[in-house]
Amino acid sequence: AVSAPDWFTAARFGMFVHFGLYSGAARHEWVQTNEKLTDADYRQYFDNFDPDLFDAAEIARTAKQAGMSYVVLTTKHHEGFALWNTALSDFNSAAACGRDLVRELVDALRAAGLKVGLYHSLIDWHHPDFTVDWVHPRRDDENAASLNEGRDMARYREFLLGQVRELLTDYGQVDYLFFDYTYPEAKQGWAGKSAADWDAEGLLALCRELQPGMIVNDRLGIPGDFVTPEQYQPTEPLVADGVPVLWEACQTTNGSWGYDRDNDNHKSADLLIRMLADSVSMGGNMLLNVGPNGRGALDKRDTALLAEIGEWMRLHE
Ligand code: FUL
Repeated sequence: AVSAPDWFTAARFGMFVHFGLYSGAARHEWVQTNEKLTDADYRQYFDNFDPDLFDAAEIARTAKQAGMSYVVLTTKHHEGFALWNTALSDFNSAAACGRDLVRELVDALRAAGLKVGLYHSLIDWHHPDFTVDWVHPRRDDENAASLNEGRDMARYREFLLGQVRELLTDYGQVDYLFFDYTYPEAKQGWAGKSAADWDAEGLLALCRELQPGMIVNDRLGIPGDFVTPEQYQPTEPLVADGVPVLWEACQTTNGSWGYDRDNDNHKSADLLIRMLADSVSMGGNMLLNVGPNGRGALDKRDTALLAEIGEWMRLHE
């Protein structure tokens, strides 16, 4: 493991940005599999992808004003859509709208003095070699079992490794990487997926080679540099073998990571501030999510919360 870089332990507070085709659907980032949408059903979100209000400088400014020190962008979520100009697939933002959103955000973060974090999904519901499992949108198709004939995870692994190589080669220094995620349990007659499906060791070795100072999370299915409790707050400092563990609670404002238009179940700023203070008091960070809408604009419900948190941060510096 890379030892905790000072910036990460000093930072304590970061912004998670979930953005993809699902933002246009506006009903949770898992919409494709929740509603078992076919590629043809889902295509409309690609054809209409036009994030004209995605303003990287504004995202960076908003994070900074909230007192955050780093930002983590979904380069690709489980739907498989890449937010950069990948050479390995046409299912990407440059093909859809002529923009490399990873480049835009990374440049804006550096200009604002924020650390650069990337999220990358191990799961890929679009890739033709990614096998159907209990999480996959096609799991209940009549011919579901035969869908795996010809799918070859070894080819998918090559693609996954290739995309990660692009991200860690073409965008300068990357400080943080959040892989997502490993689910070894079997369900509904389907196997899960484990470290071997991703070649977790190979991916981690690639990270160490290309970005030696970068920290990597724990969701490859093998130990990483920090652990990522999701949507719950640890109630005591996390330790492994008696040694404190570096951790980061990732939290949503309303339960959904992707833009969820009709979900008004937002936490109060007061609660979020307590969660942040709780995390810090127990040696952890908090990564608070925003889900820009289909046009790429930050949601007012999120920015209002961030403004209140920022005010509290300034009063308690
Ligand atoms: C989870 C994902 O499945 C969610 O969609 C989200 O990205 C969260 C941070 O990690 O495991």
